[in-house]
Amino acid sequence: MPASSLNSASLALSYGHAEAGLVEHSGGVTVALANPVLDGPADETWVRLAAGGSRHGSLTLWHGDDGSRWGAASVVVEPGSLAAAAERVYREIFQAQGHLTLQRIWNYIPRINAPCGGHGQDRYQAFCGGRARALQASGRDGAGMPAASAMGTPGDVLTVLFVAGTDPVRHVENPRQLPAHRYPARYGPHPPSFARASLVSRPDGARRLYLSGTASIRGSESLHPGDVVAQLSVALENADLVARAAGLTGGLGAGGPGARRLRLYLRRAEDWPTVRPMLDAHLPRAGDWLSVIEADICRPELLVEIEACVDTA
Ligand code: 3EB
Repeated sequence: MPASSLNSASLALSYGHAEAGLVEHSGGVTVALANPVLDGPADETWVRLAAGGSRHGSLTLWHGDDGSRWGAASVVVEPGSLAAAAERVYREIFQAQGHLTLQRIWNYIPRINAPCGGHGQDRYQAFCGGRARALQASGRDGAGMPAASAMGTPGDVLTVLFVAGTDPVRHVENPRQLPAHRYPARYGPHPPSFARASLVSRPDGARRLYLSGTASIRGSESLHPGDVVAQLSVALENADLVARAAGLTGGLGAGGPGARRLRLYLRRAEDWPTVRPMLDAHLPRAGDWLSVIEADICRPELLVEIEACVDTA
C-alpha cells in the first residue's frame, strides 16, 4: 500500500449507528456504537493507524502511527452471559497487553441497569464481576488499572476499546472520591477497577490526560439523585479536581485551543437543553470539542457523566 493511503487510515469511535460493531473500511476502522448522538460530532478520531488489524480471540489489535497500540472487542452477549463475556474480553486484553501499559479503556455495556442473576444485582455489577475475575486470573489487583468509562448502550453488544503504550503513565485519583476499587460492597460484590484519570508523558515532553467517566459521586456516594443540573455541577467539579490532581494547572481548562475534547453522556435526551447553558459557561473557549451522547449511566440514580481528553505541550 502506498504510504499516503496508510497515513489516511485512522481509528474512530463513532456513535449513532443502527448496530454496534467493528467496521473496517478503506479509511481505517470504526468502532461503531448504537448510542444516539444528541449534539456535536458523532465521530472521534483517535489515531492514525500504521498497519491493518490483527485478531487475538475476540479482540482486534492495531498499531497507531505514534507507537500506541489499540484494541477493541465488539461481542454479542447471549442472555445470562455478560459476566463471562466481560471476563473473556479482559483476559484477552491482559494477554495482548504484554509489556505495554494500559492508558485508557472505554466499556459500553448492553442494558447496563437491567437486573441480572436474580440476587438483586444488575448488569453493571455482573460486568464488574467478570472484569474482577480476569484481573484476579492475571494476578493483578484493581489498583493498577487506567482511566475508563463504563456506559450503557442499547442492544446486546458489549464493546470494549483500549489503548496501551510504552510511554510512562501516571494514574490519578480524586481527593474527594474513594478509589473505585475500594467502593463498599453495597455498590456490588466486585468493586469496579479504574483510575480517575491517566496521564501519559510523551518522549517530546507533551502530555495527554485521559479523564475517566466522571459522575456526581463524592466519597462513594451518588449526590443529587434525579437532579441533572446539580449532578452536572458535581461532575464538572470532580473533573476539575482530577485534572488538577494530575498536575494540570488550570484543571480541565488546561491546554491551548483545541487541546480539549469533552464528551457528555446524558441518560435522558430531554435534559440536553436544560444543561446546555451550564456547559457553555464551563467551556467558553473557541476550539473546544464537545460531543453529547445519550447513554445510561452505571448507577440508576445518575443522569449525567462526562469524560475528557486533554493534550498539553
Ligand atoms: C463512578 O465513578 C462512575 O466501571 O470502569 C466511571 C468510570 C464509572 C469507569 C468502570 C465506572 C467505570 O463509579 C462509573
